[in-house]
Amino acid sequence: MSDRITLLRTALLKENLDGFIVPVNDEFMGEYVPDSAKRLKWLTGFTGSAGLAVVLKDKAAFFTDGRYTLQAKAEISGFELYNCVDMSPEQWLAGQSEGAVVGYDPKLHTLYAIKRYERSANNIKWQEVFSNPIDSVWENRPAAPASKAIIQPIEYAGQSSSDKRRRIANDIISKGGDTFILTEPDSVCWLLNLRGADVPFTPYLLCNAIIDKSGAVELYIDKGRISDEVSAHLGQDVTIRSPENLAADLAALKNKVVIYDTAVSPAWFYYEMKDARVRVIEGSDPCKLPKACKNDVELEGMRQVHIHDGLAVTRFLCWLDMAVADGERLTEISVADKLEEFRKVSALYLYPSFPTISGNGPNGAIVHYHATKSTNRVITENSLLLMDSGGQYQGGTTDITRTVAIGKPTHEMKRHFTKVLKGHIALARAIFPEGTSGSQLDVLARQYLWREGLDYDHGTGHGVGSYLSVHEGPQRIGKRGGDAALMPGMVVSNEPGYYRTDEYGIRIESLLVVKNVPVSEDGKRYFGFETITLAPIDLRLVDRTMLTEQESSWLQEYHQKIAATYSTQLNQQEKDWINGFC
Ligand SMILES: [Mn+2]
Repeated sequence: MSDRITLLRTALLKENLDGFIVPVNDEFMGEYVPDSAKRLKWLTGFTGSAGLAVVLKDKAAFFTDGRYTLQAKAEISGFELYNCVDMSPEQWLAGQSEGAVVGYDPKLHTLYAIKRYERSANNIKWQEVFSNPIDSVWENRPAAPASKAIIQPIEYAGQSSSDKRRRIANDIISKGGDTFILTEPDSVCWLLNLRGADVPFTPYLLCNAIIDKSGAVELYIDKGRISDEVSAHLGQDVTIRSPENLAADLAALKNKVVIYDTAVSPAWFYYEMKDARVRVIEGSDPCKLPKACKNDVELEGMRQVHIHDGLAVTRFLCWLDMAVADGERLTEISVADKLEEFRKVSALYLYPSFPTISGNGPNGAIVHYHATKSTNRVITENSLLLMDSGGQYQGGTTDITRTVAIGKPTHEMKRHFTKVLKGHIALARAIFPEGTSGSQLDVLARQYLWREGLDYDHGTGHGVGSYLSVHEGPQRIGKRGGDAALMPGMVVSNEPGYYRTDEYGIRIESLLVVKNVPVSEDGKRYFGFETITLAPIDLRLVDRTMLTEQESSWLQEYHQKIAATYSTQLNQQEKDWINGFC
């Protein structure tokens, strides 16, 4: 890759830049980046999902987090490598030559991030660069994705786009604005009841939109991607504009008050508006909350796809037990493929909602493990297998983790699993007043582990989209970042875990729907959860003596519900197997 660093340096020289920063994300800031925008991979060869490179005249550095430091070492040469916890890019830059001019592409960084760079490395002269120098030297760059827009019909969306637009328009007015700039593709797709296939795993279109307080929308996408049918669906209040018009259209907002989200939107939008003297006020994306609070139709869709998805996982788990008993040779990849085979039996299943995590033994302890040909383990006796997977269905999105004993579990494995399970049940059974946030409930899932001086280094729950991104906000259950109040209709995961480095990993994940519960004596509204994921929890890993009566009956009722739901769909062997859980 060193010739590519040289190519970039030559391009920087022409722009009078001493350096340039290259983040992993594209201008849509989503979880998955299309090949056409994998600039960091082009420059460094790094294939992970978190990283940032800084190229200066005489040196170059690469920053990632603990998940990827080993991978970065294996994939990258010619860069100093850092774990960003020990050394952030801005800290590193602050130690470089005084007054160096370092460029950045404002489409790839939020205004919030730029301000942080400027504060932390104030000896650097930060320079926005409107045409990315990598693009000018990237030969054989793949074409940008251009999937056709697909309608998400009202049978699944539950609310028409025009109703959604009216609601968002009212929200803009109540915030004292005229216009909001929608920079996040899942918000645009939710608002317009559209989906697409621009990136793997998340069924959206990479596009931006501008919504006016009248409810009119300008959608920035190539016209060729919009069929006549989609055009009719969008109606006359939605105008299709070429992405090339976006800068001019932003400048044309100069008599309007524009609401803009500095924390999630690329700085580029702000700079374009600032140059044209547009009045910009700060505010968060008004689509986020209504998108998170699913309507009754979306919730029914979620329940239905979880019945399909849970059947696949249940049948897979039964198959796995039989295969292990028969002494079949299984690997992390072969069981992940088998699980997908079971999902494909459902005509409603489309594709995975994220890359399956299938981790056996010590690999299960690596939280974001992804089995490759070189790491693929043969599944061994007397170990744990952790499988985290999910599916996209037109009616909803799933995400489930089950941890299974292969052979005989140790006493320690059972003790740790039961601690995680107790936390999972405590969260699933929680009842809380209106206004309670995910961070306030997080301790419920961790309390039994904490009591033993144990913990897990990830959040307890994230929001899940309705045939959209498997990770969405604003709700979250975790020590940090879970400030949004949980509201009825929100879908959130319940996924405590425990990880013993070099030995095994445990995680139990089901999805929950926030619902009203009729317990109020004080006149306030109280909420609780409905667990919609249906797949058995491995009882061979449960130490019954550690469970209270209530926890035992929760577990029994959960398994009875699964057995009853699938009573007509399972074959006799599967039925006998699931009845063993009741
Ligand atoms: Mn999850």
